[in-house]
Amino acid sequence: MRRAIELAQKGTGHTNPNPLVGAVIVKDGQVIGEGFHEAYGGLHAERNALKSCTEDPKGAELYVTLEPCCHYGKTPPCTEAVIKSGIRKVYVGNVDPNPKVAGMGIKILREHGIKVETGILDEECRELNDIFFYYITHDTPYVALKYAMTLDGKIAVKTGESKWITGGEAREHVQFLRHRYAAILTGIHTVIGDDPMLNARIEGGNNPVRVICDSRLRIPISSKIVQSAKVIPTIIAACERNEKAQRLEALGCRVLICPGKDGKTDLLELMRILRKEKIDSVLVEGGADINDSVIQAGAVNKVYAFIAPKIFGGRQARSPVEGEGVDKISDALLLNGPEITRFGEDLLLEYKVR
Ligand code: AOF
Ligand code: ZN
Repeated sequence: MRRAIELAQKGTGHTNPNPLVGAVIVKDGQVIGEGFHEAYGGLHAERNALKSCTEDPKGAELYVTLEPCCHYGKTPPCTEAVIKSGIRKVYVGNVDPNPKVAGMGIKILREHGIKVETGILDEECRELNDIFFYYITHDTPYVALKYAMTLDGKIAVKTGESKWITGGEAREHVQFLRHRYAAILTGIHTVIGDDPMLNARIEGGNNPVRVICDSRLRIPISSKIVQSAKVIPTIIAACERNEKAQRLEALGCRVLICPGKDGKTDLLELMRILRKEKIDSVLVEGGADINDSVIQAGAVNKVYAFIAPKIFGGRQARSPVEGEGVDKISDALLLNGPEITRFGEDLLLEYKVR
């Protein structure tokens, strides 16, 4: 199963909104086939593993990180392929939370005389698919907040300069996160201030859909985002249409109207729209205000906090989350973690929202 997990990870960033799945086929104590879900719409892990078998899988055992599917989707049910292959036993990591499967795959295998054991490395398999497990059971995507700050909790110096807080290795990892997540969300202030591209600059990287919260459509036509919108899908979320909407659309942007309170866009409504379009995950790379807004909307599932060994000081220097803040400690947003990784001189702390 550990090998199956390793294989599954190779699909990272390519399978959204489908899960990461790995499979290993063992006969007489020897691995005779391996496979993983390589890309969205492609063969499922089980079929790839069966296809790769170096000998007849009849009587073999299958290790698969997620319950085999039993529905006709983009591919026929994997249960059919497993039954036909003559595999005699299946070890499953997680039961599939997809309502179309949800235990039915296991039931069908058992009805065909195949032994099934579940919960093998359950936790580790689940870790792989935090995004999928959330997405398939909710009407909003899995949302992660990412920011880089100094040891004294600043995301810029008092003049606003923020390039760069962290070093090259940490920033490289951010490119990987952009590849992993289906969309990236930021606010108009970041676009005006930094003129970012918000793409995934790694080899073979998949660019996230760029989503800009821009209630009054202030985004500069000359910005890199607008100028590249014909190549990288770009959504501008605004409170109402104005004469600029058409110009943006002519340049390839999609203008979405989702008005909320206080002249801001309704983030939850925006998330619901994204979810309907099969966007399973959103990485928020914004400033203090947008970070606060997504927290206030109750939309955050995960936090990636990079910490650089620097101290800026300064009352005017901004911190990762501003807004009104809570009145009492007992009102704090609580997190589980951290998982700690070191990137050069910087630390990455990963937390899940409780
Ligand atoms: C995958 N890859 O290896 C496994 C999946 O859209 P479809 O037809 O490809 O079906 C996707 C569903 O199949 C997915 O939501 C999950 O419930 C199940 N298993 N999916 O993409 C795989 N084993
Ligand atoms: Zn399947």
